[in-house]
Amino acid sequence: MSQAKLVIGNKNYSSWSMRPWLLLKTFEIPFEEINIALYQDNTAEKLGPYSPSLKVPAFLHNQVTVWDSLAICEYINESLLEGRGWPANPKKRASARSVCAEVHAEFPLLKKEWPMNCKASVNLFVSDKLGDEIARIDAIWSCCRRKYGADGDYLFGRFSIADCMYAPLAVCFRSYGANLSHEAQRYADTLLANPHVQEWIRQGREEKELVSMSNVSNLF
Ligand SMILES: N[C@@H](CCC(=O)N[C@@H](CS)C(=O)NCC(=O)O)C(=O)O
Repeated sequence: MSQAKLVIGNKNYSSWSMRPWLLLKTFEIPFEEINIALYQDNTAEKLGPYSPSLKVPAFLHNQVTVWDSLAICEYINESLLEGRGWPANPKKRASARSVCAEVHAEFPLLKKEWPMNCKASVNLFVSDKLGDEIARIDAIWSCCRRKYGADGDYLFGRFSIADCMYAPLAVCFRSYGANLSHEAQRYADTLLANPHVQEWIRQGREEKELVSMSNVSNLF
């Protein structure tokens, strides 16, 4: 069996890269990390051999190439985790898949205006529409914690793919000073205290490359 390879972008900025990385780290799956700096003159050339979309993340394993963060998490769950990436209970699993699909597809203003930047610490203006998106995430977090969180501190109790998908949001909310409910803030604090999340943030803060804000808006 060939060793798994995860191709990722700058840790400071690339929230989509963070998601499958966190899953692999949490479940102690050995993998080779291939780092490609985004928005450089040679980025597309470097991504070409790995990623059909010329985006990160991409995952290579046993002659299979998977791209797109959620597809990679599903693949890892199926091929390397025997299903342990999702909650075992079918109802919980359906909710977990729904909230993951929602963060993957929705929240256009957050993605544009509050892109992940592990180094940032600034209170940004919150328009009404952006406030609505933050409130929806707050509601998802509070509701999941209340309904499903009895057997652990994560969204569905024990750590799952849902936590990977929302971890970058906890980083953004801290960077830009989001006002969250008590329950949602507690969950954000749990994510920020996770040792793998801390490792990602630390490595992101050590990076030297800068990406211009117009490009960063695509990196959520
Ligand atoms: N839907 C994709 C989004 C991937 C994506 O937009 N990746 C960004 C970095 S976080 C990227 O590679 N951007 C480079 C570009 O747009 O040229 C996923 O979930 O993986």
